[in-house]
Amino acid sequence: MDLKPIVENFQIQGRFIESAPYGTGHINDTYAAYYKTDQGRVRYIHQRINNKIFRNVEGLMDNILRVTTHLKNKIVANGGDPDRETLNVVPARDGRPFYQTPEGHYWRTYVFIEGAQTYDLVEKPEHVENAARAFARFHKMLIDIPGERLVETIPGFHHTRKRFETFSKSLKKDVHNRAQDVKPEIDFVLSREKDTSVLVSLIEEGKVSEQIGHNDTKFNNVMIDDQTGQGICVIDLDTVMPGLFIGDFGESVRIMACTAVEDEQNLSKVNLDLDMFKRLARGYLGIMKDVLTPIEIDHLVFASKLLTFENGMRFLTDYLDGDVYFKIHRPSHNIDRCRTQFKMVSEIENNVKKMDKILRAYL
Ligand code: ADP
Ligand code: GN1
Ligand code: MG
Repeated sequence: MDLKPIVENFQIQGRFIESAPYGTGHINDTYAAYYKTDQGRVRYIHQRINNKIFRNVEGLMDNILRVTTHLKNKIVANGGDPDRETLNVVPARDGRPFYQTPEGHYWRTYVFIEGAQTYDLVEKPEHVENAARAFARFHKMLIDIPGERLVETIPGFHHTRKRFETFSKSLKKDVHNRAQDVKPEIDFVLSREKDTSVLVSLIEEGKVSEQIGHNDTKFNNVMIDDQTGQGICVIDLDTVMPGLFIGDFGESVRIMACTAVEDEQNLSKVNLDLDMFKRLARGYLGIMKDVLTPIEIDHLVFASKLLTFENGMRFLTDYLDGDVYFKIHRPSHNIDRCRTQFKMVSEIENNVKKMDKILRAYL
């Protein structure tokens, strides 16, 4: 795709040289582009925001500006580097944080964080602890963000009960007649229906209060510094909105404590790695243990299971719907992803006591 007509609408000093698709995200289209400047070649990230999924792009970008501005103030106060430790939005020529094409597509630009990378699979165990620390710092820094409640960029995003209802509707419709091929996965969901209400009930009953979550705390949403191995920057801020700290913790477990990639087809390779879980717990709780309440701590392992389950159920729902939500690169992609998640759910279910014991050592 020719990005030139798009990128010239952003306030970038330099001449566009080339661009290429970048990353492995399931929702937006990400490109890295090189520019020639007086200081040499400089890179930027350009993203086309999926506005079928994010219906309120103005609200979403407003969230991101509020969040990154707040983070920047904290990072500077802590003596950090605000150009590398948070995303920096490059405004469009009209001053807005995005550019809308005549066809109605939304694009945004970020300063490229050099000397760091994201990983889909853990390569070095110490990265897990460092990534968990990055998410914990992110949580802590956002506790006192001023102003109104952040916009819910996807309403009910982690309302697992509603996700179950959506699944049930898709199953009933079964538009592509696929249900017959995935009976074990369907039964897996149906037999765990009651789990879907647990965290939402805690909020509804006032036992746990709403916080600001990242809501998509995958390992590949933290940039790991090439030199130090530290998690220097939390990225992918589209879903930063009201959520739960323990939900984010759980969402991290499903990827960071798993021995295989999310779409691994050989399920014998997909296992829970308790050493990685330990590192994750140590990293996260080292920073957040005094912020979490006893009831939240009691639900950390449950949240790990639930968020893993929720992802599996969402992949299954999308498979039944005919692959309309997540990007797929092969026909079985969504069901492959669903199976890895359910394998992890079973592994977590078999290790609840051990996991709970591990994390309590860091309180
Ligand atoms: P998605 O929502 O599709 O997952 P992300 O915002 O996570 O998109 O971006 C996709 C990938 O692009 C990331 O995993 C990361 O490797 C890279 N990336 C995103 N933002 C930056 C940035 N500011 N600097 C360098 N790389 C980035
Ligand atoms: C999507 O955009 P990406 O790939 O980081 C999804 C997450 C899922 C994840 C599964 C907005 O995240 O909720 O957990 O795929 N994002 C959205 O890998 O639905
Ligand atoms: Mg991402």
